[in-house]
Amino acid sequence: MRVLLASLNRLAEPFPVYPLGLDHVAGALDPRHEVRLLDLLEQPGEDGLGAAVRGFDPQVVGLSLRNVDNTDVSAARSFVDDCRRAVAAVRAAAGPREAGGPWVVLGGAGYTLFPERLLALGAADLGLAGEGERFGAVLQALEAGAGADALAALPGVVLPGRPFHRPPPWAGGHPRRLPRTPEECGPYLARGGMLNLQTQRGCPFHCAYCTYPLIEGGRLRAFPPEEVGRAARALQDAGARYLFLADSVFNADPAHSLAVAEAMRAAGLSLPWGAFFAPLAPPDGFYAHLRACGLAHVEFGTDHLSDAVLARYHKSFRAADVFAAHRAARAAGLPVAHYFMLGGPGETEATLGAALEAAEQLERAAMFFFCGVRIYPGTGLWRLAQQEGQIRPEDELLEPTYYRAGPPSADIIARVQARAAGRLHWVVGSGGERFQTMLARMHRRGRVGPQWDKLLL
Ligand code: B12
Repeated sequence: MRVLLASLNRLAEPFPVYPLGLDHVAGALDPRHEVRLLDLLEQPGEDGLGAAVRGFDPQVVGLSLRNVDNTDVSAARSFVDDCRRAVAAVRAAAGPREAGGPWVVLGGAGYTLFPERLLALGAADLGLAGEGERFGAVLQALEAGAGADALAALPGVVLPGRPFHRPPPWAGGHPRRLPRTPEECGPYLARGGMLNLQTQRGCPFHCAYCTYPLIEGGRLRAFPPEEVGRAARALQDAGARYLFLADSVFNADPAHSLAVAEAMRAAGLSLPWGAFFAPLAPPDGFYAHLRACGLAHVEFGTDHLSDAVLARYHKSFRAADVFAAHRAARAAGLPVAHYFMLGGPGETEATLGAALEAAEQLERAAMFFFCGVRIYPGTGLWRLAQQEGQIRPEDELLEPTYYRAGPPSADIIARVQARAAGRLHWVVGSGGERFQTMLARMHRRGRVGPQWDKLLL
């Protein structure tokens, strides 16, 4: 079949993120399909999508929706309309399916969080929630002229008006189409030089607010380290100057982290790289070893520094672990950032004050404060918010809805800003215009990677 895969993500903050998900979807498809990729990052309207549909005449168009919004209460943006407009552009270019137009299929992390609602809003033909490695089975069914019952029986498939069941984690491999030339990843190389890869799927933690297990499944599935090493090397050869390891939590299994770091070094990777880490007390020498293999930035998902709040968030660590992890990474000479999520269950004036005070003790770290916790369907926080009467089971939540506890978000932001007192490395949300302007300037000057370590100077 002729298959057009388009990435709808145009958000370039904190920096443009290479559409890794579509590489995995494309990589999993049988080579007998003719597949074309389209990245709308730098295309403001839908003309490019319409032109691609007219030029290629696809039988199936897969639209990837990574972000539904920016989850930043201090500067909220929604991307739901992009999805509706993209479906409309495909229809305008090729007509509805009943009149011979292509099947329009929605997928991606953002889509997976609201599968039925986004399908209805976008008026697409079907959705595939969860891991897109299952897209091959969908194409096979469409090719065979399968009816709605047969399609609906495929794991992850969402059809209008049919009940949806979350699919189990994908049990097969994770082949990826890799970009081969700098032209294929131009805007990403020009703006920070960053490409990305995964080293494992699944998130084994049970954080109350988190969507990761809904998107990737809750069981950790390691990719073979040599495969990761080869992929990292191929990205370097394609022109990358920095790699982001896009695992949910890179150190969920420290033995795997060390094995992939070694494998990347053995494959000849000489680029710096970074990842998300849980602030768990690490094995001896862990960060020094990773640094020797190229680790250049540690981003800790710290969330809070009150043990009472960490317990309510169902975190698997406490403040003492955060400090141990911080010291270990700093002792290895690594730049460290901590991401906070304030205003969730258990937050009070007292826990907020205590967390901000304790944050002062995390010496020489960039601090990103997200001041409000977004409620996503299917999470523990969603159930809690229902029990507490904050939301109703039928609420759609597509418009960002934040859990209410303790001080309102605006007050939390004001408290953080007052405490930051002009310190550049205490950042509210994704940093607003000031941080983005600084980052864009650095990237224009040819600096690579996330750059938050420069705030520490
Ligand atoms: C790593 C990561 C980051 C890194 C990315 C670094 C990099 N250079 O890659 C950083 C820190 C920069 C980041 C930033 C942001 N992120 Co982020 N990020 C993630 C994370 C943990 C992994 C994403 C990833 O690459 N996964 C690996 C790839 C292979 O998976 P995938 O893209 O989901 O694709 C698979 C499926 O979705 C599906 N699929 C994808 N496309 C398609 C298309 C079709 C047709 C089909 C059938 C299937 C399909 O198949 C793929 C293979 O299985 C996810 C959470 C998660 N575990 O998914 C959040 C996540 C994607 N991020 C999210 C958000 C909100 C953001 C930010 C807006 C946050 C902020 N305020 O700064 C920014 C936006 C950045 C941007 N420019 O777009 C949300 C998106 C949902 C939402 N609320 O809108 C997520 C889901 C986390 C959450 N809060 O729930 N992020």
